[in-house]
Amino acid sequence: MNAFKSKQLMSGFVLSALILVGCGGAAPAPTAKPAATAVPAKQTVVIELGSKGDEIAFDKTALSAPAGSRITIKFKNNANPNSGMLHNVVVVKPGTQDGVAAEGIAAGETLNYVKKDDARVLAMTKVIKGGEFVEVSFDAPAPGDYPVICTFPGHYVLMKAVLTVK
Ligand SMILES: [Cu+2]
Repeated sequence: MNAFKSKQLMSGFVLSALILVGCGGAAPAPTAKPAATAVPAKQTVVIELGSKGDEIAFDKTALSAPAGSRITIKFKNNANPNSGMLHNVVVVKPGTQDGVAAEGIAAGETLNYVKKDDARVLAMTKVIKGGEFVEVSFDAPAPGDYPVICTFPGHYVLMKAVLTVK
């Protein structure tokens, strides 16, 4: 009788132990744990932009992106490769396009017509030839309207667009 009773107790203990193990197994998987420290991924916005054929103009004049996003501008120079038509894309702070373009000309071709470490410039690509492609990524600035220009000498007055962040 005593032996039987202790056997019963034992099996009860083993069963409890198994339940505990079972509960442990049901805990969240380790991969789900670091959620508290994970940085939420930024929304990426891809803006496709081109030159308007052989013209000194972008094929779009109004670009937009939401505040807080990561912007990628994919730029294609649609000019004929033999045209000698060179372009870049430069995103600048509001009202600074005249200065950035003028000083860009002074900076010259090796700097892609943008003054070195120009704080007015939010993003820029190198100068590319007709048929070439380039892209640049940057964090969307604060809401507002940002001039997008080509700083190749003589272009910025004609070759411009506005990036609206809202
Ligand atoms: Cu241009």
